[in-house]
Amino acid sequence: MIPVVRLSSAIVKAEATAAGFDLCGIAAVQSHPELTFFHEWLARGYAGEMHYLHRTAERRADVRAVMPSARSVISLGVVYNTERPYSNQHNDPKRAAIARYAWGDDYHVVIERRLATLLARLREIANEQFEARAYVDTGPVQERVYAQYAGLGWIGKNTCLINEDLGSWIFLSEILCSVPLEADAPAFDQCGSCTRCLDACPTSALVDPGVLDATRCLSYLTIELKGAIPEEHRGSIGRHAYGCDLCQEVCPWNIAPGIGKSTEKEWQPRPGLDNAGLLDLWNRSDDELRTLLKGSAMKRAGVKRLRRNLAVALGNSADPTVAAALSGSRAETAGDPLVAEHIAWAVEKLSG
Ligand code: B12
Ligand code: SF4
Ligand code: SF4
Repeated sequence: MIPVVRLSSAIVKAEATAAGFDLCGIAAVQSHPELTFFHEWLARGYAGEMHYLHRTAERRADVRAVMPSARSVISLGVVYNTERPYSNQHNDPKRAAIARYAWGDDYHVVIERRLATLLARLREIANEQFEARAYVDTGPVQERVYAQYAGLGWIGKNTCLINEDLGSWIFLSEILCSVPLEADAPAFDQCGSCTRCLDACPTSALVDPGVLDATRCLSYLTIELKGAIPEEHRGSIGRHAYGCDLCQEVCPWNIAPGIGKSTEKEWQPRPGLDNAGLLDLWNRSDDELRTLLKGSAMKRAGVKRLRRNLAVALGNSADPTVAAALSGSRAETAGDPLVAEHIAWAVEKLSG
């Protein structure tokens, strides 16, 4: 008779390491009180145009609405930090600031592959039947809440999940699983009296400790927002061309000498995105930009929105010589009414 091998937390954790995850913990499926805050957050209008968050709100309130048999959430973390300097360590207004999560390969693709490997391996080892669903980022799951309960780290005042050894440059993903695995102890808050992230945010998007008004966040404004960037925030965008890392760069847990760094080639910046000149990016054709973004998380915003952001950043560069390149661009996206309006704003700012 073949002995029954049951899935255990120890097996899951060992296999997660083998599949390329830096962190793995287990959270029980429960009505965690933090999950209820999401509805209030939506009601305050903080989600802006991210309509998918409203559409999936009911499912996000409890993973059992996604998978009724779910009993455990296997929460996983992958460090994406590299040796590259932080954006606040070099302040050349002519260079594009690109969020470090986005400059390498698309994490959805890379981590989805690791999740599939892990799940296949767990099914191979455990000869009991179980139901499971794996998600990275795009699933209707409040990833940080489960990660905190799984002991991966605490949710900081900048709203990011921080691991006490590795810092917060961590991608989260999870496997909902029907097996009631032994849960880990939740991580506890170690922000203390620090407020560095709140003080560093250029748009005061962190309206309270741990509460982000996404409509003010540079990450939302440069990636998620499809229309015009509100004029009141254009100056604060500075040289940010895609996303923002400021509230993590100032965090003491990300400055600590032992902070997690990855040498995996997936997370290293692509050559054209490594400390790239704003004008160099601007002068590329739409096709060249498309090729540059292919396979990276940056393709989410597409070439048109990237050009919109570049126009704003060049407008903030205080270099009047770039005005000619801005208004003289023959790229198709530069002629789009949305981008054209941002070019006009930038040219006016540079002339004044
Ligand atoms: C929408 C979204 C955004 C939005 C909104 C971000 C936000 N802070 O809410 C925007 C576009 C602005 C954004 C930006 C970024 N994002 Co984002 N984003 C998401 C997404 C898809 C959903 C997050 C969400 O639901 N937000 C709404 C808030 C209310 O929910 P929550 O974040 O889960 O917060 C819960 C708890 O914090 C708790 N809570 C928090 N504060 C308080 C306070 C009180 C009083 C109470 C009661 C409860 C409570 O309640 C909430 C749940 O109800 C997640 C993936 C996922 N499915 O979870 C990635 C995710 C959060 N993003 C991620 C990343 C990497 C980023 C950026 C760093 C990218 C960049 N460099 O530009 C920035 C960081 C900006 C920041 N300071 O958060 C990572 C974060 C990893 C980590 N270590 O934390 C995630 C987890 C994606 C992933 N799979 O790795 N993101
Ligand atoms: S990502 Fe940038 S804009 Fe958004 S909350 Fe952090 S510092 Fe503010
Ligand atoms: S900067 Fe300070 S307050 Fe903000 S998340 Fe880090 S430790 Fe917490």
